[in-house]
Amino acid sequence: MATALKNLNEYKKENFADISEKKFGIVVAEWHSDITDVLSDGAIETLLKHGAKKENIFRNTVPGSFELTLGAQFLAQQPEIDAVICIGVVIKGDTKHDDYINNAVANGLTTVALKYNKPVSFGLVTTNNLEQALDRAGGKHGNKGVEAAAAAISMLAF
Ligand code: DLZ
Repeated sequence: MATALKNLNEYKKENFADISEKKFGIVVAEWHSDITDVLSDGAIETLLKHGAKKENIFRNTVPGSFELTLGAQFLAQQPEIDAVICIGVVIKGDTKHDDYINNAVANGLTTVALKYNKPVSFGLVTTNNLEQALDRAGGKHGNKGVEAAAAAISMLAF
């Protein structure tokens, strides 16, 4: 879990909620799991650093990013969950699968957030190639899992 905290200081602390009693659901896609694990570690590390308790973080996996929406809904519908963080990596290929998945996830997660009135973070890394994805998972562009967790914390203070 060492990789992730690069970008954390970019977020203003006053925008953060007291999350010591908050419960977080994390949904992680298993496609490109070597990368999604790093993103997920970044998210968890961020929550812990900001005061969340380990026992209040519930990490679940789904097969691919397309399933993030339903995974998010399963968690968001539980009254005790305060926020959901979704993690996935979709890399462009020979077909337009990435467009379909990315749009479905963006729309789906928005719907879940609005339906349950809870923060649902979009920690989906959508890139043209593997290198760009690695750059965003503890590489030169930080860790998008950290940012997704920070967004959830920030929205809990709204
Ligand atoms: C099918 C598919 C493809 C081609 N690419 C990715 C990807 O880059 N990242 C990802 O998370 N999932 C991918 N998937 C799987 C779909 O998200 C989904 O799991 C399957 O279509 C089954 O519904």
